Amino acid sequence: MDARTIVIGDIHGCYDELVALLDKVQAGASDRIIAVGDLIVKGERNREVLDFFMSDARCASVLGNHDRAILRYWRGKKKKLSEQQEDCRRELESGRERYEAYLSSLPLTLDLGAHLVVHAGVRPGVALADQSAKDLTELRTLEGKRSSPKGTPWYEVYDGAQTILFGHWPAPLVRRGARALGLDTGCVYGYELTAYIIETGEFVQVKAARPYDDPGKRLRKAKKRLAKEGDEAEG
Ligand SMILES: [Mn+2]
Repeated sequence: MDARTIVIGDIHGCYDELVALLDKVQAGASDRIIAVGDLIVKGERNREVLDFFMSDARCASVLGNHDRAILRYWRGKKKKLSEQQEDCRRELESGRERYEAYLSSLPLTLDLGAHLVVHAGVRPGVALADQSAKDLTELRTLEGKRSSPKGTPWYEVYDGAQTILFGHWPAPLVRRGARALGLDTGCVYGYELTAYIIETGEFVQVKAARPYDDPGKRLRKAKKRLAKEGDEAEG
């Protein structure tokens, strides 16, 4: 079999599903295994995912917003982690030195020629060299707050020369733009882990063993907190 480039959506510590997916695509010795970032946080086997990516020469990844948060915390550049990031940091703490070195080594973009891998997105009309780390790791929509799901998705506007392979914005189906494919199909929320094979254009998916996180619960919690803050501000 010819060497393939297997690009995988957000793994978020879902090591069992990663192993099942690589088994399903029959990843061989000459294949490349490339992740769109957010290797860790929210799932349960963050160490195993990092250990695999660190030890297997076929693997590469870009930096995701959660990977970046933990890295910045370790470097003293971020004061507070989310509850889930803090759980993950604790899981990684005994191997911090090697995990920090690995996360430090991850680029924000990976140039595959006709394709470009980034975690979240690129701002249309801005040269790649001028894209901010925050856009590359957090961008969803073009109006207002970059991480907001409300507004025009960046990939509906982007029409650059390279096809962007990204994650970050989970959806039940692969997100598609004219020049972009969003591969985060919400494995950690109980949906699928998706691989896209560049050379053949195939999508291969495995179903999550179970949901490891509930986005609804977090949303409800955040709304409650905002409502409370609003009350306090008014009162
Ligand atoms: Mn993300």
